[in-house]
Amino acid sequence: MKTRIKQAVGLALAAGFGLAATSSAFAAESLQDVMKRRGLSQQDLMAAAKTYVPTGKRDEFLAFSSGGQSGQIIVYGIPSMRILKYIAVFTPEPWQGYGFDENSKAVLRQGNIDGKEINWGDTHHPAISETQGQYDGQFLFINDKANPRLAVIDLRDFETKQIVVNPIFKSEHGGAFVTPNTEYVIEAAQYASPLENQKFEPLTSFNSKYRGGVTYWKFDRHEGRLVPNESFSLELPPYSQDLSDAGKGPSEGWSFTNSFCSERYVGGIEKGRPPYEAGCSAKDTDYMHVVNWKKAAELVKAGKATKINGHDVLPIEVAVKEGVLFLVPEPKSPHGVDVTPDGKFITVSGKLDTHVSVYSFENIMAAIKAGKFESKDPYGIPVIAMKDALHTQVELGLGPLHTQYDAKNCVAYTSLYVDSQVAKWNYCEGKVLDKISVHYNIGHLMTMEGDTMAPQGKYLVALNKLSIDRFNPVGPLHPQNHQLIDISNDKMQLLYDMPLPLGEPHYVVAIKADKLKPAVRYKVGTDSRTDKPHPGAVRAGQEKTVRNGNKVEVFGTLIRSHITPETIEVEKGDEVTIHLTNLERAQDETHGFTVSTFNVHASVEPGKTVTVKFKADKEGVYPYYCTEFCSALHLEMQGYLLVKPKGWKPEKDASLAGAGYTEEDYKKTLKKVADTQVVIDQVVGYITSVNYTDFPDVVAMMEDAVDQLNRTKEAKAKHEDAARGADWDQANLWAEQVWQYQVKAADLGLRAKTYLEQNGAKKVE
Ligand code: RUQ
Ligand code: CUA
Repeated sequence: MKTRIKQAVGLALAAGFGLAATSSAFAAESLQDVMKRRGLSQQDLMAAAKTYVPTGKRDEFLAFSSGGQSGQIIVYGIPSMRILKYIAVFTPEPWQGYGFDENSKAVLRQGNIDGKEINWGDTHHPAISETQGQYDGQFLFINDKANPRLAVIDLRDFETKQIVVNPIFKSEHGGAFVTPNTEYVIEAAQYASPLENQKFEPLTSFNSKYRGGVTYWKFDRHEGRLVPNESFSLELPPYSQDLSDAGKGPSEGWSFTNSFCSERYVGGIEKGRPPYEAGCSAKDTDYMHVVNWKKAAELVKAGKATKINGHDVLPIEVAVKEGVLFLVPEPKSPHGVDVTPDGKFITVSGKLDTHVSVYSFENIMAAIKAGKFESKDPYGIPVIAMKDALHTQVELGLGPLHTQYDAKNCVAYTSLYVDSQVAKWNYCEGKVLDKISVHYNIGHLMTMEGDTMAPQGKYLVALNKLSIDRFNPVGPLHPQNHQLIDISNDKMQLLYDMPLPLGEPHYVVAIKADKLKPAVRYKVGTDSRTDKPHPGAVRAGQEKTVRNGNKVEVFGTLIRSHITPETIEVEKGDEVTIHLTNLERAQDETHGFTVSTFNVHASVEPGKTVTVKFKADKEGVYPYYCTEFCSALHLEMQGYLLVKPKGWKPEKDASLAGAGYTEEDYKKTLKKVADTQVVIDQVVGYITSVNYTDFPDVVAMMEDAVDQLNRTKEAKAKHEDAARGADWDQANLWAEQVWQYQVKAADLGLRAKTYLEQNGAKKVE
């Protein structure tokens, strides 16, 4: 062991010297030389200095990006723009075993609609849970536009825990948006349809039978789950509801939902009518829906809702009569609706209008109080005149879409889709401050915590729909382009282009990284998808295989570098269930598990228990193995599933072939074991000489190491026993097993030692 370490150090040093000797020309290269060689300008260098995160250092912000048609979430760091993780949400994802093990499948299948399996999603808007209008870093929500669903991700382990299907919509877009204390998650419909499930209505009854709506999903923070039977919806006219936002501060308790196509046009080019695009943008204005959700929730509690598909829906008439629903006209085909950090204003941008319209919540309330309405819409909803609700309108450019806010007072940023620009402007004074070009056709944009009550400023990310000529060509389907922009100064500066090759990321939210407190391991035996003890979990030494009729259930464990059991024998036609517990406590010691040709895969992080299940419907020999390169003996982390023909019996009592080891081999192994013990003792001596108990990570590693060493006792008894009987095969192999346990313990010990040295451990007396 010791010599191996020394050899490794020697090699590294030699390599280092070699490099120094042959590359002295490079060593002398100056910054100017590099700039010249790579064609970099001062500006480039500045951008590099602002974004480069040196090895071992971490990003200041973490961004959660919708993964668009991939149905996933992408996590990356800002300012480095390094991708850290894809979180599987609506789509099977093999790395995480998502959809390939039983526990994650249970979550994915919550998203079935009327019994139909749905294996993808069109994710649009992620939202981080909030406390008093600020990100608290506990949960993440995201919507699926195509199949109206919402998902809950727990930010302790970045895993999807729940999917809920909207009970009355057939598509949605205006989700996920949280209320300031995450009491509710807002999800607004998009394309109107009959609210009753599986109900056919012809398009000719669009105005009378088709409806939109907005759903308020109750969130139970303690359980970390949405509560369907405490959630409710508001019935809305068939106006293609769009984005939404929750009021905050003075506007807390209210929510705002845009719409487009309030013309209620239903196309029909096949019948000679003008197409959707023409009919849906004929009027000069659409409607912003203004909803008092707090009062609506009380009305539902008081029994004023109607049940549709078993779900509480507050009818339009009730909402109007009780004064919880109002409309305000907004310019042509609006898209984004974004409440300012102080909660006083609501910024709306219409794709076909060059202005942003800033509405004043105070003005809206004054009109409601005075009963001052300009009209009623065809469904009897009072309409507040635009001029009575407006604070100001600012001309920004072509195709304004979405707005985010700065840490600086009154400063906002709006994306200009047609102009391919970001406009920086002041919403209090109504004037433009700066503009920057992006490449190309920006959709959403995002500033750090820029949709909360306390935006952090610093950076803005432009989420561009097209990347055209920005990257090396990879065929007709291009990646998207997320462009990082420095907003800490008066003038915006473009810093970095990041290609995102996983669907169209519509919206992103970014949180200060230090607000997140992710775990590094699970309590041993946890089902991570329910957060509860997994019924299939076992401790080391309790592994077993249980047969019940044609059902075979394996309770196994994983620890470097061993899968218990090593063989699973079943008969053709058996239903096989394998529960696997990762016994490791060491950080990042994930094991994977798969069985050849049965389409199962599990990612088993430290402490987790996962189940895979399949029908052994073909006889044969199927290796199973660990799919994560977890240790030097990872390749040996293997076993066999033997699927025998029905009623198969071995011909005679065949035993396994011997390897032919000698006494000499056995003695050599014993010497190796003794040498390794010396290294272990030294490492342990160091660790116990310092205050290692102050470091929870080290304590966990030591527990693992002690576990390993405890296992040597049994193996030692076995090799000594075999040696007494001169069975050198058995003696040598069991002695080798002792060494295996030692190597794992030593590996952990060395890691612990390095950790302590790097983290300033102190000598104890
Ligand atoms: S979208 S480009 Cu939010 Cu789904 Cu606006
Ligand atoms: Cu465990 Cu490889």
